[in-house]
Amino acid sequence: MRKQRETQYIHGRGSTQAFYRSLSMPIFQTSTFSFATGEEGARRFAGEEQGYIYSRLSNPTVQALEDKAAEAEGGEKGLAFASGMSAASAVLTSLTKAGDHILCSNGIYGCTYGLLRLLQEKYNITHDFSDMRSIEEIAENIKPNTTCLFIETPINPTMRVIDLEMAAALAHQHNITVVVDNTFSSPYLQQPLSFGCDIVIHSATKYLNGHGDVIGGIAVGRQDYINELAATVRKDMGGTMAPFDAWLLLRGLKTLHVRMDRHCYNAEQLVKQLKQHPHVEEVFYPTDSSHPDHTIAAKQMKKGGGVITFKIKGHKEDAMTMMNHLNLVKIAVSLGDAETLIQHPATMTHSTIPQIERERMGVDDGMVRLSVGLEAWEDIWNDLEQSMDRL
Ligand code: LCS
Repeated sequence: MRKQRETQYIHGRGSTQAFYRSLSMPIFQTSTFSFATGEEGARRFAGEEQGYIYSRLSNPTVQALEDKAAEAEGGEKGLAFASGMSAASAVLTSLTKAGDHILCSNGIYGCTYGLLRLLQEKYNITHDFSDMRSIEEIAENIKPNTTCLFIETPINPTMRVIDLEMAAALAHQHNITVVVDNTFSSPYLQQPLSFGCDIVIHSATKYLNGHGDVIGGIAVGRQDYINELAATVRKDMGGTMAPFDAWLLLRGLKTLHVRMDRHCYNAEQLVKQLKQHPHVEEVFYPTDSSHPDHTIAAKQMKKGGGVITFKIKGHKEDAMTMMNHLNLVKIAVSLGDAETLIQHPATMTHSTIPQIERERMGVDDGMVRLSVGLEAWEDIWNDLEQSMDRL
């Protein structure tokens, strides 16, 4: 019988006891693996025999994580990278060649925007952004040379939500591969492959790890695609995850469901408080009834997640003042950690996006993004409230 996802995170693929019945996966801190004979080495290089060769290509600890992440996403195979950006760049370069076109959600993480610019300027792989609110809105932006739909949902930091089932159905009519950056939801809250999307990527730095001590990335998809990605882009461009980071991620993943439930609960309580505060102009949280996409969020997400974006009344300076008076909540980029973190997207995570583009994506200067941690929500609220009282 297929295990429930909570059980999979703890016992699933990747939690092997093959090594002396060790409960935790050993860390294979080795760069290379010796061959019994020259012929054995030659067979492994020729792909005629399974086995490890060199840790840029594969490593047992990293592979255990790849198996576990693939299972968590309901995919056939996973591949781990040194960062979320190396996962995104590997997937996008594998799906495109010079002259191709990427259609992207209107809103993405700042460095993913930078990657799209780089691909355009250096390799003539062009892109457009679309709100993707309807089939028509996606269809009108698809070109004959579109090979990839790249979707972030919920979008960092605007929290807009895109209907994955709708996007995948339309893309497949045009033979277009759908890539979803599932960082904000984690597979516990949303499984894009189950809606027909083709490839999921993660900044594993965030919820998958959950403890603010790893930079990592994951891609999950069909076995033939991931095998090709491993044998080409990741092998030759590098960006492989280190064994110790994979081990930390294996440890973090075991508690994903417990952490996510608490992140979501805390976020739901804080949304209620923030909506009533006189210094808060608007709150953006996917499953809240005031959110324009809440019905899509309810359809494809188990809960709303641990990130809340809100607009402080006034100007950028007021958002800064509010952040500067926080004590418990730390001013830091990243998200998905035990500690509650706050940042100002316009001058931090999304600062490299030109202002005009940022505004088109809905990233306002008054917005702050709160990554709700695992503390008692009342303590987080008390800190936010006292800092807003200074305005
Ligand atoms: N995708 C999303 C949605 C992200 O939020 C990030 C990082 C990445 C990809 C890249 O992952 P990395 O290479 O950092 O592991 N987002 C960050 C953020 O919002 N604050 O700091 C980093």
